[in-house]
Order: sequence, then structure tokens, then C-alpha cells
Amino acid sequence: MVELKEIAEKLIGGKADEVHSLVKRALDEGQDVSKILNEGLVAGMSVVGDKFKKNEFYVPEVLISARAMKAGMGLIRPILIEKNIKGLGTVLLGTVRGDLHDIGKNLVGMMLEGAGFEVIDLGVDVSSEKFVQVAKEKDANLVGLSALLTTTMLSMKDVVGAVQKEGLKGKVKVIIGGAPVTQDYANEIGADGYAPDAASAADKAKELLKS
Ligand code: B1M
Repeated sequence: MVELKEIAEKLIGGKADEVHSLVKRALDEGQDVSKILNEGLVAGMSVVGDKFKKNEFYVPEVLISARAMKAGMGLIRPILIEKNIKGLGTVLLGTVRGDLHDIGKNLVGMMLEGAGFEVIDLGVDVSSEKFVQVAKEKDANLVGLSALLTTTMLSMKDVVGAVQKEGLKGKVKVIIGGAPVTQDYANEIGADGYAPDAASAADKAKELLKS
């Protein structure tokens, strides 16, 4: 019988092939898919997030662990969809209009997925209209905005405004981040949350969806 903590350990070590084969074996043994996800993949990714916050892991290690997580998720996702098992919620993620930086945003996406959210990544240079349109279509719980430029972070305010204007305030929470972004700025534009790094973004998303 596969020990689920072994899946977590291999994920932390970035061993994609081993994570894939352990998850496959656990599924073949008939182990519960939610347990494999939560006690194996999510547990491992949460350790990676903690290490990243403490500067014990850097971007390359996180990317390698995220690749291992994806190897396991590839087997798990179709079963979750088939069984209609809901995760923690749906997050729309994107880099705001005019901004092409996506490395940090992609890390945030991996951490959110690792924490158990469904992530819809809209990419870069995303307009406020697009965020709101897809939020409605996909019934998203959270919109995550990334900006790396002092010029483009200003359009985060437009997205918060568009969410309010469409009557989604409260139903869809907005979380923002990126190198020039601060908690003060989040307060100023009325965003629901701010996170300084990818692992904190996953924690903040969980906190916001609890309230
Ligand atoms: Co750009 N760039 N860049 N760039 N670039 C910066 C941001 C800059 C600080 C460099 C500098 O001058 N020192 C500067 C911005 C200055 C400013 O506005 N104050 C800058 C500039 C000026 C530009 C151009 C204008 C340059 C030019 O063309 N003249 C141009 C703009 C293009 C555009 O967007 N329209 C440009 C272009 C580029 C590249 C395309 C070459 C490339 C991007 C490649 C890509 O992303 N695919 C690039 C890069 C790589 C950088 C630097 C070097 C690195 C950014 C990065 O990926 N960091 C950057 C300088 C620097 O930061 N040292 C720079 C690593 C990443 C993991 O960190 O993105 O901060 P970061 O993400 C963190 C947190 O911020 C947070 O979590 C992440 C992980 O912990 N976070 C969130 C991010 N999003 C979040 C969302 C959340 C929560 C947390 O909630 C949803």
C-alpha cells in the first residue's frame, strides 16, 4: 500500500516521475482520490510553500516541485471532474493590462493549485472587462491580479471598480500582488487582499474564502 506521505516527500524533492507512479499505484490500489490529493500532493506543496516563504527554497526548487505536482494532478484531475469533487474554489488569475511579466503570477497559480483551488489562468495583459466577463462565466470565487510595473499596477483599481460595477463585490473577492504592490495600495483601491509572495497568496485566498 502506498504511503501518502511518501508522495508528499517525493513532491518536495521534485521527483515528477516518482510522484506520477506513486499516485498511479495509490489509485490502482483504490485509495480515496481526495485523500491522495490532500494528504499527498497538497500536503507536499504546502511544505514547499513554507520553505519558499522562509527562503529555504528559491524559484527553481518551487518550479521543480510544481512540475512534480502537475505530474500527479494529471492523473487526479480527470477523476475529480468525473466525480464532481469541488476543490476550495475557483480562482481567475492574470497579469493586468499592459503588463507582460508572468513568472511570479505562474508561481502564484502553482501554489493556489497546490493548495486545492481550481485555477483559470487568463495569461498576461488582461483587461478589466475580460476579468469580469470570465468571472461571471466561470462563477469564480476569487480574482487574482499580478502587476510588476508601477505604471500597470494602477489598472488593478479598474478591475476592483469593474467587479463592483457588475454587482460582484462580496461574491468575487479580489487579491493583488507583484513586486511594486503593497498592503497599503490594496487598502487604497479596495482590494479584498494582498499577498507578498506566492505561498502567502494561497494562504490569503483560503482566508478570504472562509470569511
Ligand atoms: Co521587466 N521590469 N520589464 N521584464 N523585469 C522589472 C519588473 C523591473 C523592476 C526591472 C528594473 O528596472 N529593475 C522594471 C519595472 C520598474 C518599475 O515599474 N518600477 C521592469 C521594466 C521597466 C520592464 C520593461 C518596461 C522594460 C522595457 O521594455 N523597457 C518591460 C515591460 C514589458 C511589459 O510588461 N509591458 C519589461 C520586460 C521584461 C521581460 C519581458 C524581459 C521579462 C519578463 C518575462 C516574463 O515574465 N515572462 C522581465 C523580467 C524578467 C523582469 C525582472 C528582471 C524579474 C521579474 C520576475 O520574474 N521576478 C524584474 C526585476 C526584478 O524583479 N528583479 C523586472 C521573479 C518573480 C518570481 O517575482 O514577479 O515579483 P515576482 O513575483 C513574486 C511576488 O511579487 C508575488 O509572488 C511572486 C513569487 O513570490 N506576486 C504575487 C506576483 N504576483 C502576485 C499576485 C498575487 C500575490 C503575489 O496575488 C494574485
